[in-house]
Amino acid sequence: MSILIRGGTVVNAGGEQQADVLISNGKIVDVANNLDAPDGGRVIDAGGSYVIPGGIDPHTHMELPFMGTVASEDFFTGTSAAAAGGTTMCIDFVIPAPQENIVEAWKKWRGWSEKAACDHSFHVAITWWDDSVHRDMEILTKDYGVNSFKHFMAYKGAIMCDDEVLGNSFSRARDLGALCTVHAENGELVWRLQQEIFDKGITGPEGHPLSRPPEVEGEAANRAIRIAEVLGVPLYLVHTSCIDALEAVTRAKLEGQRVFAEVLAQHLVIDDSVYRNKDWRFAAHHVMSPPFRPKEHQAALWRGLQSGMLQTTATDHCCFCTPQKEAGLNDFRAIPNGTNGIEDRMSVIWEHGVRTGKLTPSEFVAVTSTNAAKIFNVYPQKGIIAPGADADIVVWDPERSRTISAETHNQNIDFSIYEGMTVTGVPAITISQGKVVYEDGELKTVRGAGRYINRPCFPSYWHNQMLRNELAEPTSVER
Ligand code: URQ
Ligand code: ZN
Ligand code: ZN
Repeated sequence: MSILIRGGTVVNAGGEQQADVLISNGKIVDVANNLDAPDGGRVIDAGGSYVIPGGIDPHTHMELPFMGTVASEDFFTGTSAAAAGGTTMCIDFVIPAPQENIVEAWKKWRGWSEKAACDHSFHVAITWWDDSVHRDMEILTKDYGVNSFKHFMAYKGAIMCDDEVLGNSFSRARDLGALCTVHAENGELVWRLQQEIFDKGITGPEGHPLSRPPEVEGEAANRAIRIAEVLGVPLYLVHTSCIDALEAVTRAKLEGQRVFAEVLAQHLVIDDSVYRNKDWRFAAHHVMSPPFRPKEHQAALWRGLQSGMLQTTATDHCCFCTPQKEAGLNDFRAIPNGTNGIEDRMSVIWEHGVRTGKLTPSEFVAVTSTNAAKIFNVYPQKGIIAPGADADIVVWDPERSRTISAETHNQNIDFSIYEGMTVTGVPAITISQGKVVYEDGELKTVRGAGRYINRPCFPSYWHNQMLRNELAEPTSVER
């Protein structure tokens, strides 16, 4: 079935143009003016709207088993909610338990993601180490389309990596041509602060941010960056939430190190006052890591996005309904960490970024789609409106508004961190693989229609040559 999107303003990261877009067999076939309507195909009038690449959310956790429960959003409901918000691809995480074979873990997650409505891919977390992990990382890169390996520096006693595992995995990823990503919080310090705070009698959600101050993130961010620098591997920091971490990223980038960094939409617009709300349920639903920060960090994060020190926006969509959050009623350490957001990211960034003049529409496309496609090596299949690209497209109405609410959202959670926020700039139509999956408020997703997207490893020039040059040509020893 072919579709002609007529009369819109096509916006790519590289610029805007008035043009029609012709789609056929799941691909974009032409972008030009005055295109003829296809025989028997549909014509969409995009006059007054932007035509943008489908959003890519590089950080989600559908049906994640975590902290004694399982995230309430599954791959079908989550990718459907994504489509309702203009996101047509997510990169989720295979998180093997320590000692779990990482290829078997990938197969388990792939079984869960068979139900996805939109395209998706997996980062694979390295949560332990032995020769089998060393072996299987290569199998994942060569046979399973994995080019990014995640490392949790937090969550001591569960999935936390120590420096030895970081060193083993970073080196292996480098040699395979893969990218390393990190959740940068010093898990030892978090654990210690959690005990101290709880022992002082602070058991409510207000204890959560106290146990994870910006310094704890800044230390881990810098440590991961330095380890990556010495070992010569590209690094991607997920959910950069504070000035301390942003400064570490900025220093490294200004020194020419290949470091990428992500910011969550929620960290740009929500501050730590949420934890002082008297409603336990409200505060607990904002328990995520890293936590929401004091307001001054938001201004710095926006500058990081505007300056290019932060390249992508994500959601870390990891939903737990109220009864699940209540596992931590008497102990903030037991509140499952995570929030919603996959349906709201694009409109939140448009409302608070484009409509305030911080970002142009092209910069919006870059930080919600194109940069993630490039960093994770699916560009130009994804992240651009151009012939040959997948027909993942959003007709974006910059004047239409909606008020975000758990009462009306498509996310499978009984709370929204954006409850009551009115945003102007929403998808009118979302197209995934050339098919309309969302139109004027109505979901049209099909269970299982989403594909797993293979992501090839990177050419060697992606990997800083510092260490490899020295290893390859040992400095001559004066005789
Ligand atoms: O740490 C993460 O990214 C996962 C476990 C989601 N939860 C969170 O609080 N960010
Ligand atoms: Zn994380
Ligand atoms: Zn996460």
